[in-house]
Amino acid sequence: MEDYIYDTDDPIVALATAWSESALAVIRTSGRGSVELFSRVFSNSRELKKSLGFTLHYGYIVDQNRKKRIDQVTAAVYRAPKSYTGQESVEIFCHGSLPGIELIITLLKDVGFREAGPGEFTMRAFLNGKMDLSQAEAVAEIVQSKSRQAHSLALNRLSGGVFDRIDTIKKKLVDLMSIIEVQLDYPDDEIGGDTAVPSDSVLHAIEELETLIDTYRVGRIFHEGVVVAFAGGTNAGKSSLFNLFLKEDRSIVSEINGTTRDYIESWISINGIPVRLFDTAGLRNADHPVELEGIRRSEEIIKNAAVVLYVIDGSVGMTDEDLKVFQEKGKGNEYMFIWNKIDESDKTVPRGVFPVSAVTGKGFSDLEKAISSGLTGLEISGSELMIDSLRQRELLERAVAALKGVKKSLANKVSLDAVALDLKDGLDALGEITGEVSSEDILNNIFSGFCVGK
Ligand SMILES: Nc1nc2c(ncn2[C@@H]2O[C@H](COP(=O)(O)OP(=O)(O)O)[C@@H](O)[C@H]2O)c(=O)[nH]1
Ligand SMILES: [Mg+2]
Repeated sequence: MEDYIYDTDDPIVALATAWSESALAVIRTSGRGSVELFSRVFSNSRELKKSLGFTLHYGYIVDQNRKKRIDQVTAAVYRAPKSYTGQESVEIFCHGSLPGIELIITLLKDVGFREAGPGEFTMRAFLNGKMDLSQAEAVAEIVQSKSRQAHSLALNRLSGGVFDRIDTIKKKLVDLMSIIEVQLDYPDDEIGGDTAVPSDSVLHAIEELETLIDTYRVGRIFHEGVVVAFAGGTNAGKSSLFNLFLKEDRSIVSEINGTTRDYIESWISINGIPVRLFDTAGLRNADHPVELEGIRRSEEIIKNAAVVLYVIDGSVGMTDEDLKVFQEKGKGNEYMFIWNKIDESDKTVPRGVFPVSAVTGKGFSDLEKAISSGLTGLEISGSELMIDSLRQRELLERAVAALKGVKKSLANKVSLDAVALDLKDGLDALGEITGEVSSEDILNNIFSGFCVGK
């Protein structure tokens, strides 16, 4: 394995925590001679160099040239292969001061560490057999997860869920391959009739892989969030409801028509499902060019939303415009109609419309529940296995296509050579998911999407 964008063993350093002021920060190092190199900037160097793996050391980071203490830290020593990367490694817990962090990293670079590229630590972990490729991808998915549910789904993948599932399928296909190879090796034997090439395992594998492919759509939703947008006339209470979902006053609420001129976006979580919630400008006949532009943008958002929360001002009742939208969209699943201001309304709420009050909060939790079950039945348990990577989905699709070829050839009694070729392609595709079959391009591509320090 050569030709990676990075050297895979030289000493590297990166800040593993966020670049912002905090109580503590973690600076991570890994690679050849990490402990010795780090000892050159550490007050307690003699003890550190002798230390075993999994030990913690207290001391100061010192600038030897200027004979100056930089920070008070603890340093964790890992000895190969027992570390995240499988290499010798030191993690430094320092104070979370930006100038302090900068100084420490500069010092570490001065003694020979190179600044790590995105995902370099995890790439090393993969190359050293600490995890398979689907687990490496799960590391990035965990870091980026935006809701508890998304986090727990990614954790499933990290603990090897994808690997185990694929591996079980692969083993059966490998068995089949050996049966076929035996028959290919003894071409004189009678093949044809009911030769023992069991196609059950192929059918079963296709089924299992297709199930996994189907989880991608839902997996994606957990990753990217579902777009949910408010719509409705001005003053209906869209911004008030938006704030209620956020539990903060983000959007300006006012009795003046046309207050929200553009749209506002925020991440929320509804029953574990990450949602990108949009408050939009009320759709009304405006003449101010800024407001017109805001309305145009809002219409765009609403058009692309997975779920539209159409708010009706219950104190006024349905306007002609409301009625028009209700007749057009009331039957579908995409729009949910909300009858707001029930605290000020004595009108009968039409069927299929949710009565709420943004002011008193009445009806809100029912609304929330309805939205979450409306999000395409996504109330799945966090223990299910779902894939979240386009790369994995495409490989699964390639495997299924190849296995369908196998199935067809077996049914039509086409030569076993053709069967073997397709089967091999299927196995290769599955191997690429877990990284047993991989190229530098694939790896570079995957890991460049990571954050530095991971
Ligand atoms: N009584 C009552 N007033 C509300 C309710 N929701 C919003 N309002 C008021 O209606 C006005 C318009 O609200 P706003 O959220 O700005 O509406 P938007 O134009 O649709 O964003 C404000 O004066 C709010 O205080 C409600 O549930 N009950
Ligand atoms: Mg508004």
